[in-house]
Amino acid sequence: MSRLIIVSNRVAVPEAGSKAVAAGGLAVALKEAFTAYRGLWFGWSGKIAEQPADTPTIADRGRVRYAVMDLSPQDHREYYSGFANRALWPIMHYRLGLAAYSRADYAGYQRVNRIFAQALAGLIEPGDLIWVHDYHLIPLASELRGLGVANPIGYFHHIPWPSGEVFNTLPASNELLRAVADYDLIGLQTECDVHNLSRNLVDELRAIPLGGGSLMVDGRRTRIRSFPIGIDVEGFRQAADRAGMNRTVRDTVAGLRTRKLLIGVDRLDYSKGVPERMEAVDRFFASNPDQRGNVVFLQIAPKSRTEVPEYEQLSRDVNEVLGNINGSLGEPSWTPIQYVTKAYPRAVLAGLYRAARVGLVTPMRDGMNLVAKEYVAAQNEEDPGVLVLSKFAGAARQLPEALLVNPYDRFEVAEAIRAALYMPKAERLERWKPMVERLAREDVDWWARTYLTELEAFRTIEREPPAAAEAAQ
Ligand code: GDG
Repeated sequence: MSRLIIVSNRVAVPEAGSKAVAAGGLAVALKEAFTAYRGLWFGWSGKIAEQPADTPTIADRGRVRYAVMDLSPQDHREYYSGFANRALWPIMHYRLGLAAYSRADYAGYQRVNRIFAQALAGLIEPGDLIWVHDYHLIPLASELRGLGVANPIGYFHHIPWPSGEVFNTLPASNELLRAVADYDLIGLQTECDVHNLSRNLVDELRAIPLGGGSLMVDGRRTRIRSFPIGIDVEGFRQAADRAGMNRTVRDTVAGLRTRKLLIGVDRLDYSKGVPERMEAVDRFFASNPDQRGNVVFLQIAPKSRTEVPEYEQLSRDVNEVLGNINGSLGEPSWTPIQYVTKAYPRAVLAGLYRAARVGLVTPMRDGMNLVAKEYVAAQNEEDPGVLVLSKFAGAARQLPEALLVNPYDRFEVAEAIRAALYMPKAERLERWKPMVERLAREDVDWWARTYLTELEAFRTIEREPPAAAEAAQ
């Protein structure tokens, strides 16, 4: 049986002896893939060490071997908080005004990718497939090729790929384009992302389109395709079925009495449009005064990247908007917006999704957005709720029956909330059914299988040894 090597920025090594994979994220997405392959999972341990070792710490858990590296404080500051999260993240999400580029951060980003490639190269065997995840690791394939690695190397980009007009504002843009083109297979979430990247490679690097998503870039062939990531639909439905037993879910539902629930669940990130959504809810209560006291909006928003200044600012902005709305609209017996920054177990989320008449998923820009899919999967098949979804989320392409909105227009979002609350059951069912059927067909196993089948095709390609490796021999 051949081996699949997954590389991702953050790797959560399960406790020794535990059979459970971590809830959510890539771990769930790759569960099935790891039954078809022996697995090696490589990346950052999540730990910061003054003097990190240059070889990985290895742990074997069932069929998967984990190999993790610590980062130095400088690496963490420059590679992770700096270039990845203050330059690439905002630019990939079309937020030029929030981007903070520095040459030192970019040098740190390249350095960590080089260190990771050197540590990983020693673990690679002929026949391994290598699948790298996300924007932290764009240069990894170039580094591995430079070390003589000839295995198929694929990349999946979980966030949007913007148009050249936006991407090329990044000072390192052309180097990154060259680096991403070193992957055999580049997976993106949507056709729009595929178009943006392919077009930019043609415009900036004179890439030659070969048809079928393949391009010749600087004499090497790469393939760019969309693979919209899915969720474990059946798992979410079952979790929602069982969630009535859960204390937090029961207490929340009892506390609502006859009130209707709107729900939002997001990492606290400016791409998710949390303050803008609260303002739309405020607008809804302003235009529908009869609904005051009858509707509650619950926003769950676990904090993330708190060391990055733009996230601290966002947290202050949300607190201010929330305080103003609750202070001016609320009553001793009714708080319009309930806001919690704690993370809840997946089972609780599933139960709360089911209890909510409306799922509000209104990111300003999002690669896919799994919450939109989870909300749909968790609904009661006899009485489903309504999804209000940003047209700038990748998920909108697969969920056109949702109420699609422009999150920058709070009046439009407020009107969609009203339409969702008043929607008759027959229409709710008519919209929900095709969505859940599509999500069940294009679920997370389908996503991993489709990607890996395509990456397998690169096994047969004969590669020239790289100049650097030749010279070293
Ligand atoms: C990136 C892209 C793309 C949230 N709060 C809790 C919790 N969550 C879970 C959700 C969902 C996940 O986190 C968030 O996924 P998203 O897709 O919404 O967003 P990102 O984290 O930004 O992910 C995104 C994704 O990669 C996959 O490719 O869809 O576009 O930005 O699963 O349920 N989970 C638990 N407690 C919480 O309080 N357990």
